[in-house]
Amino acid sequence: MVSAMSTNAPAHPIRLHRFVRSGHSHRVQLFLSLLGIPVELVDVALDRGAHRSPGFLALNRFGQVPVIEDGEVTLADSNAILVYLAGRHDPAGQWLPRDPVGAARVQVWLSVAAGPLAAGPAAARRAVVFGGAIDPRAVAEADRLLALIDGVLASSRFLVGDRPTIADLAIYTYAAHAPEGGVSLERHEHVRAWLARIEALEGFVPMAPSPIPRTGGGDVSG
Ligand SMILES: N[C@@H](CCC(=O)N[C@@H](CS)C(=O)NCC(=O)O)C(=O)O
Repeated sequence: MVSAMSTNAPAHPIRLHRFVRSGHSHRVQLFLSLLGIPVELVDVALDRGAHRSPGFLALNRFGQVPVIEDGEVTLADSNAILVYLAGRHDPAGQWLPRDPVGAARVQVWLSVAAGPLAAGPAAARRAVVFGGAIDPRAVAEADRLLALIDGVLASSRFLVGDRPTIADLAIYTYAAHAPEGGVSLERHEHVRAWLARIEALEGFVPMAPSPIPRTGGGDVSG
């Protein structure tokens, strides 16, 4: 097991507004757990429109989870939150390298998470879990992206080098749960080995699985 702890955790818990089946929320919950930071989970009922209430919009005008409250700091957007937590609570700089090249290499994957990961595996899962039907276009996009990631991981233990960074956390959840959208991981052996490496990190917490549709799919990790 790789040790992930090298943190100056705050004395108070960080409040995380999340939806239990949101991969974007899980990405933040996972990092808080790996950093050993106490967390107070606040469930936002997206299915009942709670994210459009005035109270929630005061926290995030985009009306989306996740949002964190860390003392005086209120912050939305999962990738922005990962960057903040790494800068604030990981003094060793393991999770987000301080050198310009390392930081830029991590940023590439945050962009992938907000772009092709959202349009591929995340969209494919959303179509099934929240819409009840497979979206063949999102599945095809997911297949392409996972094949690319598999190629990267053929020669690297993590997405940026030999140590886990927030690049891995930004990609992990929707890759692990891609089968829930009808996207098979079977062809992507390096992706599956990488998922297992992340799941072996001290402090790892999974997102609750959703059922895997009958066509496509495969094993879900986490
Ligand atoms: N860019 C945002 C996207 C977050 C996002 O898409 N959240 C979804 C749940 S996974 C949400 O709150 N959806 C409600 C909506 O957009 O109305 C992030 O990275 O945090």
